[in-house]
Amino acid sequence: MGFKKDFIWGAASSSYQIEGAWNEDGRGLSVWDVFCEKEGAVLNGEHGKVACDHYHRFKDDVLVMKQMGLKAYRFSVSWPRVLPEGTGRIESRGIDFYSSLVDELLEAGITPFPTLFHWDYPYELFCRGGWLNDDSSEWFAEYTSALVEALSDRVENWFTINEPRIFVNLGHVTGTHAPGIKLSRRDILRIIHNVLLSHGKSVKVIRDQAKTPSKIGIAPVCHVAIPHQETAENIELARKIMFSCQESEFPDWSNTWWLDPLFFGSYPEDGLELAQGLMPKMGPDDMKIISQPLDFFATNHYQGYVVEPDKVNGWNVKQPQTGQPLTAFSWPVVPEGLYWGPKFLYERYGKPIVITENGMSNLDWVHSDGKVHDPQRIDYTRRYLLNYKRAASEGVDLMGYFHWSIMDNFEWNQGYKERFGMVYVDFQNQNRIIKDSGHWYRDVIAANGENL
Ligand code: GCO
Repeated sequence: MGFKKDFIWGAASSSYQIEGAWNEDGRGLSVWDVFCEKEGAVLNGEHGKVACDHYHRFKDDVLVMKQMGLKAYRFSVSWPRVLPEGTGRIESRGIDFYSSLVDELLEAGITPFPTLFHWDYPYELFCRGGWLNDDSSEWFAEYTSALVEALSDRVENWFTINEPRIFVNLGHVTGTHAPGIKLSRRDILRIIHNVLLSHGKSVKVIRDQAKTPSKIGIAPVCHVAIPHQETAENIELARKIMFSCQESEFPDWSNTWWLDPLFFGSYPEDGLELAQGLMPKMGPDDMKIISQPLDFFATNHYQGYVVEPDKVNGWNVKQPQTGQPLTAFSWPVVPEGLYWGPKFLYERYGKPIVITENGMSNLDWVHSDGKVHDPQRIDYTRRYLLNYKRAASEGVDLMGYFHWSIMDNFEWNQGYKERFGMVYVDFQNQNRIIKDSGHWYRDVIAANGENL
């Protein structure tokens, strides 16, 4: 069995990474605007002030998506564009932008899949304590409500939060992403709880207030453990590692710490042991709020890690082989992750899977024939999709796939160095060129993946 007939083929982006127009039409500051001002925070002192200038060019960009035959587009909404102070006053020009984008997409036959939060947190809320403030989930619910009011007559699919563990960890533990602070484990546990509550309250707002029936998910990234050999024993080992909390990566990197509350309504026991004495106060209904029913299991996936048994430690992460394939970002290419990840996650959480991001950065440039040839991206995507398809053939319910990214963009603290797009962006003049991979993807979409 291949991909279902109604399989969703899409591509993804996020607001701060592509929009630009950072101080236009009443937009408030985000923590990323401020982080980029800090010396040394971002490669070459780059920032998202202009980025892909998508705010002004969204109509042309939707046209490109149409040429590529996309069925769906995952974008994110900039919270401070809609609520410049994070709460309170709604900026109608910000709302209008997303409303027009939705109209343009629908007219092109492309289904909009907005993500409510993809890291560009309102600076004003950060100044009020950000995610550490126990009101933060109410702020997120208020923001959700403003968007649902504006878009839910036409939008049916929603993602609440993108990769929560990444912005919590890089933004608040290592300090390498905005807001660039380093907090204690106790603080992080409180932040995680507030982020989970924000998600839950947001889901409830969408269900209660949407004008059309909604499908809702969250878009986490998961650590995917891949068995080094396909034997029952090794598969069981990988499964066990993937769904347990290890001291070394707790709490921010533990899959179950983030996922079990959402789907089972409780933190995992092994994590609670590690968190002893450090947990925030919880309300009696918190877990009920956090575990609002979801319609699918969305997840971003780039790289899994191969695990093998070890006599001393029980298991080990297999060390990279010399000369192993790497992307331009030096991320290992491990296509099997798109089989094992969906398979293990489906077994445990029982929801249809949608890959909300997958892709690679490549050393792309415009070749002398005026085209952008990116055979590595084609091969990478093909290999990952074939593994994904294998999961489908074994009965895993797969709903869709969004490639990261529709276009080259601002790759956070790496500035513009890492090109992830299927569409090339010339950052000097904002010209777009569909790369070879974009043309290839159009054919894959047209054949529903039968030609892979
Ligand atoms: C993430 C984000 C994207 C990135 C992409 C490539 O996963 O970090 O969702 O914004 O650009 O993943 O790193």
